[in-house]
Amino acid sequence: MIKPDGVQRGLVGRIIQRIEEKGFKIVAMRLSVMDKERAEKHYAEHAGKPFYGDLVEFITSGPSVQMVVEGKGVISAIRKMNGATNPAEAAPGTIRGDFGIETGRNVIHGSDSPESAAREIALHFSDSEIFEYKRIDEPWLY
Ligand code: RTP
Ligand code: MG
Repeated sequence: MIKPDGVQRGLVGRIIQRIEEKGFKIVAMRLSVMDKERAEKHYAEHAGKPFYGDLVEFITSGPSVQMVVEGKGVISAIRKMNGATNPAEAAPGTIRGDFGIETGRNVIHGSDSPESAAREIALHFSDSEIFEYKRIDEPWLY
């Protein structure tokens, strides 16, 4: 997910470009303002933590881009491409390292395990919004 700061700052194209250039396939995508209920479910693992209220408020504050991205090792690869949670500590070359400064404005979210990916995909997309297709470069990627 490209968070509201990434959208407001005009980083959507550059972030999607990184995902596509790597060879990953976008199989679902939407721009929407997440409502409070959905945001609370999305970040349910952090319920009760001191930053939870601010996090939900921020994530619902404007449009974000929700995506389903497919590819070999995609979950850990995207986490690496996103960089450390605190952009001040994220390595240059990562999305957070290149585009952010504050933990509360860290531009992008990535699912952290197959289980959370499955849960988050089901929360944000119906089956009919997720597409199967071949990228033209697939025989060269794999
Ligand atoms: P995300 O879930 O957004 O991809 O980020 P993450 O896995 O790298 O970090 P996580 O621990 O899941 O935290 C979720 C989001 O909550 C905000 N946060 N604030 N101490 C703090 O103030 C604090 N810790 C986390 C960040 O926006 C983080 O991305
Ligand atoms: Mg997380």
